[in-house]
Amino acid sequence: MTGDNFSGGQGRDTFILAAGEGTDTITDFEIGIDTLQILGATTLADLTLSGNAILFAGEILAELRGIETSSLRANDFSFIAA
Ligand SMILES: [Ca+2]
Repeated sequence: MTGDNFSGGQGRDTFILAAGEGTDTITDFEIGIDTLQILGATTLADLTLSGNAILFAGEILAELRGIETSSLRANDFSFIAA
């Protein structure tokens, strides 16, 4: 999964993640610029962040290549409740 604006991931991208969709590998997440949008979750507390993986509902939603999830902040996420 890379930025979806046809510019090689430059600029502000939203990566949409949901349980039941397998594990996505995000290769070019930019902290403070891009957003991880989690479907079905309501707060950051619903997620488990471990190493470079984002887990929700017992599933690995995504792995961020080259980024430790401990570097992420609440404003790197947005949530859409199911
Ligand atoms: Ca980007």
